[in-house]
Order: sequence, then C-alpha cells, then structure tokens
Amino acid sequence: MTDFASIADKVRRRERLTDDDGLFLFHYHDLIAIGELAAQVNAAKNGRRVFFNVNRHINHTNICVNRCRFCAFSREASEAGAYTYDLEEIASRAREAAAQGATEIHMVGGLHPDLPFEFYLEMLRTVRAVSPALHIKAFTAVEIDYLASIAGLSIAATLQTLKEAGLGSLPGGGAEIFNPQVRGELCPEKISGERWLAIMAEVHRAGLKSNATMLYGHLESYADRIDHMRRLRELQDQTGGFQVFIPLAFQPENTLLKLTKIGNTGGVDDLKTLAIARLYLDNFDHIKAYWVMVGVKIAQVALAFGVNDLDGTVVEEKIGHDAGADSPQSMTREEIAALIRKAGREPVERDTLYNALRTY
Ligand code: V47
Ligand code: SF4
Repeated sequence: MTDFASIADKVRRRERLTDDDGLFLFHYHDLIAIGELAAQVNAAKNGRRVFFNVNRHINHTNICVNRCRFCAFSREASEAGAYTYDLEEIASRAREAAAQGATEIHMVGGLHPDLPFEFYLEMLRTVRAVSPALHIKAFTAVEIDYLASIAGLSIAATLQTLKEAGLGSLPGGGAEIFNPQVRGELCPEKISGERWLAIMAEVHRAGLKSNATMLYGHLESYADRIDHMRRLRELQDQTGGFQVFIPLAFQPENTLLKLTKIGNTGGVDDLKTLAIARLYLDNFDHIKAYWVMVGVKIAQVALAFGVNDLDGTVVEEKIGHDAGADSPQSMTREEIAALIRKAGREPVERDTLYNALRTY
C-alpha cells in the first residue's frame, strides 16, 4: 500500500514515482503537502529562478478539417468568423513583435483544407525575413502530420524542409489525452496518441526541441492523466527532446463538450496537476503554468507548487479566449516579472530554448 510518507521519502531519495504513486497523489486530500514536495523538487532543479519569455502568438488560420469537440477556435471555411491571414498580415504581426522586443513567434493554426505546403514555407520565410533573431516555434505534431501528407513527403523530409525555411522548434499542442477511448470522444478526427508520440520522436531525431502538453478537466480520469504522463516520460527517456511540460486546463465555453455540462477546472485541480507533474516527470527540466488557461492568479500561486515557467507575453490569444478563458489577452514583461517577484522568486527572461537572457 502506498502512503504519502513513503512517496515523500522516495522523492527525497530521487527515486522515480510509479503510476500507483501518481494516482495516489491525485486522490490525496492534502494539496499543500503535495505542493511543498513538488516545490522542493523544483528548488533542487531550478533554485529561485522562474522563467518567462517575450513572445507573440500568431494563429494563421482557424479553418480546420478536424473540428475537435473541445475546440471553440476552429471553423468551417464557409462559417462566420472563419479567417486565414495572408503573408502581409503575418509579417505585420511579426514586425510588431520584433519592435516590442519579442524573441519568439509561436505560430499554430487549424488544418486548412486548401492551403498548399508552399504557403507554410512562405510563412516561415516571411517571419524570418522580418527578423532572423526571432525564434519560430511553430506547428504542433498534428500539423506536422498534416503538412507531410499535403507535401507528399516523409515526416523527416517535411521537418528538414520546414527547418530550412526557418522552423526553430515545436510547441507541445495536439497531445490532448492519449487514452484512445477518451481521445475518440474528444477528437475523433485527430491523429492518435501513438502517432503524436512517433512524430515527436522524429522531431527530436531531427535535432529540434519540442514541448509537451496535456489537456485535462474534460472526460478523462486521473488514471488517464498518469497514463499520458507515463508515455511522455518514456519518450523523454529515449530522446531527451522535450523542454517543458504544460498541462492545459480545459475551457468549456462555446465547445461541443459544454453540452455535456463540464465546468471549468478548479484551482485545487490545477495546482495538484501541476505539482504532480513536477513530481512524476522527473526527466523534464521545466513545468509551465500557462497563465492564459489557469488564470494569472493560479499561475502565480503555482510557483509555490513546483512550477518554474510562466510562458510569455502572448499578445493575441484565440484558442483559450474563444473558449471563454477570462485571463487577459496579453501581459507585459514588467507585469510578468512583478508577478514572479511578488511570489518571492527571481524573474528570468529566457529564449525559446531556455537560455537565460535577462534577470529582473
Ligand atoms: O492542442 C484547444 C488546446 C492547444 C482548448 O508549447 C484547449 O509552449 C483548453 O498547445 N481549452 C494549443 N485548451 C495550445 C498549446 C500551447 C499553448 C501555449 C504554449 C504552448 C507551448 C503550447 O490548446 C491544443 C489543445 O490542446 N485547446 N481548445 C480549450 N477549449
Ligand atoms: Fe483543429 Fe486544433 Fe481545434 Fe482540433 S484543436 S479543431 S486540430 S484547431
């Protein structure tokens, strides 16, 4: 029988937690004790430093053939509100970002039925032409799979071509939850969890870093969350290519899942999930509280629960806000730094690859 004291001993001995340990923690009532343990693990890895970056999101299109049931962002091409940016609209956003001192463009979008592969290459070249210093973190594993099919290329050749056009690394979206039953309910058209993992393995083999996410707070069980994190931990053992784990709190407004009356995740679940991720994912350097989804206040409190990254300035966010997220659209670097400082931590501006750029 597992109990909290034996899990705490294991953590202090730096032994890896089992799935049963992780599951026990999800059912354990003492949030503060779990958070304190996660904070110790984080302090040993990262000290008092908390990372954030100055970035800008660009969602080039919301037209998507997948229409996942949790997604309020996507549209049919003929639907009101459907859009696709042209290259000038992308360039002007990148110029704005560069002028504001951004170091990263985060670019993801829907799976558009008609855009040719060349358009995606032009998007990358356009951003690179605005400023070669802007790191382009773009395309989820789901988009990479789709682009490879449009291009008629292997995943490896697709990645190589994108890299030559300016791709710097990949964000962690599209992972959702790997359990095939739950995934089938959430997003039947989307690539499987196995395929997502196989593409990330190729991404890492191509020398590109990526992030990893988990969408939680919908139809999944705690066991599904642990299963999801176990698969990420296993791949990370093999490749070491994941930089950070980002649990994404489900936002239910305007989604088909709302019809089943799923509410928002609560603060307790958000903090527990982040803390357990810190404890279970011993081979991940960073755990990110994405303030857009959990809200600014929970993201700040999460710094006492094992979190060492708050994402970035973002500027224009659609995926969470179309689904009712009540966080702001954007935060300035000074606001993020103040948030971290008021939590008693040291704010460090990083680049996409976690090199420290500036301490506040
Ligand atoms: O894959 C979609 C999620 C993801 C909803 O890598 C939703 O640094 C909550 O992955 N409620 C895209 N989540 C966003 C993403 C991301 C964001 C910020 C940083 C990084 C990074 C990655 O958003 C999708 C999906 O899992 N999502 N709809 C929703 N209603
Ligand atoms: Fe399309 Fe991504 Fe939304 Fe799914 S989550 S419908 S793949 S934009």
